[in-house]
Amino acid sequence: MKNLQLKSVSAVLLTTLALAASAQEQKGVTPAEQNYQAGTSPLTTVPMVQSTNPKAPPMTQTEFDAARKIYFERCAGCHGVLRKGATGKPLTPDLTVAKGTDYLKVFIAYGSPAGMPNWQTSGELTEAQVDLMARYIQHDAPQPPEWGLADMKGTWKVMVAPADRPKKKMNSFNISNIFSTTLRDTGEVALIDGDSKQIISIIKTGYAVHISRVSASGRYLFVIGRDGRVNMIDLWMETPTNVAEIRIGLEARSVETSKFKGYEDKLAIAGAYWPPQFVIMNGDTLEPLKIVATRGMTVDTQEYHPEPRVASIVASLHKPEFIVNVKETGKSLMVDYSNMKSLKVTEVGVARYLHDGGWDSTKRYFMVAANQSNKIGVIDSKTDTVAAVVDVGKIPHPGRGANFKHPKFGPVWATGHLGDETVSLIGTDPVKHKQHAFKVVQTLKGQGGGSLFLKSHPKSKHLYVDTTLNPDAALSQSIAVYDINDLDKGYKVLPIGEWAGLPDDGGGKRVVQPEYNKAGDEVWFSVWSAKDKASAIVVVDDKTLKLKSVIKDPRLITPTGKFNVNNTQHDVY
Ligand code: DHE
Repeated sequence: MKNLQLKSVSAVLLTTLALAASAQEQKGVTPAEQNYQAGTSPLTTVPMVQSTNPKAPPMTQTEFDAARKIYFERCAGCHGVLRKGATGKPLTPDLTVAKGTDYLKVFIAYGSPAGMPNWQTSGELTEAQVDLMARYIQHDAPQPPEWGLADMKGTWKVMVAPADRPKKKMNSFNISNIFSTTLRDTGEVALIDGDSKQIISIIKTGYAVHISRVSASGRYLFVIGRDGRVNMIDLWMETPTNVAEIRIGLEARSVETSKFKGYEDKLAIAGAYWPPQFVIMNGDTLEPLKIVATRGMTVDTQEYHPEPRVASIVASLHKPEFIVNVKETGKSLMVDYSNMKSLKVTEVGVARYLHDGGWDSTKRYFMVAANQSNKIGVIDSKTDTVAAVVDVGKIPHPGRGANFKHPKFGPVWATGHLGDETVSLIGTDPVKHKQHAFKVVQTLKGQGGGSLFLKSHPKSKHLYVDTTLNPDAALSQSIAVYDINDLDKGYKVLPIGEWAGLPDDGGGKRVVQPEYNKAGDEVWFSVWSAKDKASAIVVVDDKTLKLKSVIKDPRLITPTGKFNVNNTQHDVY
């Protein structure tokens, strides 16, 4: 009987979904894009408070635990830890119980054009697992624990105290041209000498390590893992290594350090996905000083959101402030750290859901992607206001974006998109090019959707755009490069994946994140293969657009982001 019911619900839904799926293809949403945000959460193994809903279909403890594991591996990235909705729909029992198990099963199995992956038909979940998940989401969401000062202090280690650190640089490396390279799946960073292209050292960091940032002086490197572990590396040591470490939350993505005059290297800040909070730390020991929750009201409907995750964080150069961009509330918090006892936070409303972003060329305006709103918010760090909210293409994903001087429109900042093939160029000079300021002045046609990062450099005449998540291997393994003095000419394709000369082993070889060297005459690309397959870094000569070198090493496992010390320290992009 149950099966029959499911089949009839399925028939109706399947027709709807098939129609919707073709609309979806037209809109260019690919499974890769859908899965991008649905990565494994480190909360999978964290013990949680659990309650059951008597109106929901029963589950044994073993079933509940298995479903919870799947939820945090596959679903929490989009639907949120508490299932209150993030980039995916809310899945709380008040909504799901009324829909019923059969309806939910079909949705999970076949997906939806709004971005829900087709978990069963893609082979990622079995029919039994889909049934488990349909029942699980009708129960109350189990809540992971909070993570306060005592928890942080319990994980805080100073391996080398400031007094015991070198008084001057003890190595002969040109540290401003080192690339801190994320080795995503081994939880390490590789420090690569930008001059010799040799690996200096491999340093253990957090789980599924995410980004690196550099202190104002250029001496310290801060690395954050998805498990909220922050590592502080001293680049002055004979062999640069970890000098302090802390876990600031149970899941996190962002770290930054104070850069305003007089506060250089004084403070560090890290933002968590769970619990929804950020913490300001001592800049040379990582001692946690102040924790601030981001729970609160959304910018538009002004409803309470219980888990607004901290996305990008950047240090202002105009004031002693950090700009903390909060995803689910769609607000940027201007956090004045000049008086840590009376912390002042100015809340600037932008749009949901804030993600990544970077400075304009003057470093006054922070350009932040509100990715599901298809907008770029322009935050004025001098006045702590929103200068503009600009409509761009579908799901903007700039990384830190790219700045260059457009021959016709003056200084522009560029973003690529996950959801379409365009690159939007936004005018950023409200003084000499007022009529173009904070407007899309030109839209370039790129290779395809699935773009994650793009980059230029003040000394370069090129703009490089990746298409890492495009389902077509020819696109995900190559780069489009534009001549910024002749954008109408279109782009040239660089076959980076092919240049890597890796074996054809089915590893994926996705080309990701262009990053310039300090001089701005080389561009580095990661050729990101599976964990058990060979990866590489390909270096291109920026003048000739020819292959310059390929860095291969068995220790280069799943390289993704690369952070050139000078360019990260001075926000050159
Ligand atoms: Fe990232 C930056 C979050 C998946 C590589 N990533 C960021 C930032 C955030 C973020 C909030 C901005 C930090 C800042 O500036 O302070 N990333 C997320 C996710 O939530 C998401 C979508 C899913 C997840 O499970 O983590 C995600 N990111 C990825 C990847 O799959 C990438 C491609 C490979 C990897 O290493 O995990 C990836 N993200 C990066 C990189 C940056 C980044 C390289 C920094 C770009 C820069 O130039 O600064």
